[in-house]
Amino acid sequence: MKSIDIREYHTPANGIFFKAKRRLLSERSSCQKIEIFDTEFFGRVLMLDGLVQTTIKDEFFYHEMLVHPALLSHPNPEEVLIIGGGDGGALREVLLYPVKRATLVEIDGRVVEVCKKFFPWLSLALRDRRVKLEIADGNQFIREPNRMFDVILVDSSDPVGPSAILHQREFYARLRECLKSGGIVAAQAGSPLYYLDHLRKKVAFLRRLFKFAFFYLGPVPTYPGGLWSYIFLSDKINPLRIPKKEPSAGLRYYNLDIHRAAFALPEFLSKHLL
Ligand code: AG3
Repeated sequence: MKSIDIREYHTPANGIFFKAKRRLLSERSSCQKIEIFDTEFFGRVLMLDGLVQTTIKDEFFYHEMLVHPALLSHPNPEEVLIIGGGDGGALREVLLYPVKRATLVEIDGRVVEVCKKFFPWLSLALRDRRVKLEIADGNQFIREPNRMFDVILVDSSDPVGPSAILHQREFYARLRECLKSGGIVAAQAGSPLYYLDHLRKKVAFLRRLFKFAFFYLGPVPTYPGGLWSYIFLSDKINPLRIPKKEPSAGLRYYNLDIHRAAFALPEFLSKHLL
């Protein structure tokens, strides 16, 4: 059988490629191009506008690191909001905690529908009775009155194109107003190698907005550069204080040693971000 070569360009001169056994879906939704492939090594892959979002083999690195540092640091996370993340991977991790409600706001209803079909092991989480799914623009959703959460997770795409707004100051300023006392925001913050300038600008405004604003790192083998960054924001909770609770059994990446280590920044980042 002939395999299909798929590529994501990280710059015009380099990127990542996969050999796919099958193309399962390729369509243009009202928001973006959605593609799903079965690849030889990474298994099923979801791409949006040509950017790898999730692969079965390495999604746990990303979803666990986006969710657990914040959820485990919060003493009692009852109301959780996820912006983006229509595949359900972050939601699955959130539901490991005794939350009262997890609201998922995804802009593209088609992403949710196709992931139900092609990524059931992620999107099964959507069936939990604690989940409220809203197909809406996250940036508008949070502008409405009385949006209050203990933890807000931003599972966006890159800081270019439709997701750009979810990386800007105004957005984070509003997220801060949507936090209950002691609340935490955790957001994916992109590739430190490719978006260093962007990270520098981000950290400058985030440190003015929040008492605690820390970058942390983890690997995601199929994302640009392989090394990924996240941001932890809170006015009350210091993530450098290691949580006293034990993480759920069965996680594949996150543990308390990883938590501690993830907030240590390499020289090329600490020099640029301070
Ligand atoms: N959200 C972050 C994807 C960023 C990937 N960027 C890229 N490949 N250039 C992932 C959504 C998974 N729930």
